[in-house]
Amino acid sequence: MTQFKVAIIMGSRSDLEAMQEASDVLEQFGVEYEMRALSAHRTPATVQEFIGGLAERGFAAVIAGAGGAAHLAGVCASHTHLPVIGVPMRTSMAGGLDSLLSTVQMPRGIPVATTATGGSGAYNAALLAVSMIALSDAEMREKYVAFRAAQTEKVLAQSVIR
Ligand code: RP5
Repeated sequence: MTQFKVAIIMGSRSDLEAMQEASDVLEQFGVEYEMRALSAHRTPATVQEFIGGLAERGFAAVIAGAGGAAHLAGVCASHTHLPVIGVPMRTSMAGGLDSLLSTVQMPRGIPVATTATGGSGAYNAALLAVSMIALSDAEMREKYVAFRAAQTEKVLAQSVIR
């Protein structure tokens, strides 16, 4: 078990199904996490309090998922120096194009690393967090490198279609 923890935050409980893809990955890698449904618009003070306290509590990264006017990841980034990975939720507008643009178009100086939309994005967000932890945790590096090698092998094993 690594000493580094990851925070997963989402704008609404309606984002949980997609964001669980991130928590599943963190569990697979033995990364401790805390998960909250808090909104940049509906509960701004609590977002600030939760995110602002993460660094001193030993967290390594924040994964923030939101949809529509998806300001959550950016607001999180404004309250911490920790890396923030934004996951745009899918919506009825072009599959989540509104969420994607709201998350990715950050002003210079406050970065958010933005993934693909929906569950795949949440999955990759957790892998990114794992690779960040792996920079200073040799055991995590071994697990992540092994994961990547196993994935390659699996794809190659199914590569011949005809
Ligand atoms: C966003 O609005 C949330 O992240 C969610 O994706 C979307 C809809 O939220 P609900 O109205 O379902 O709570 O803030």
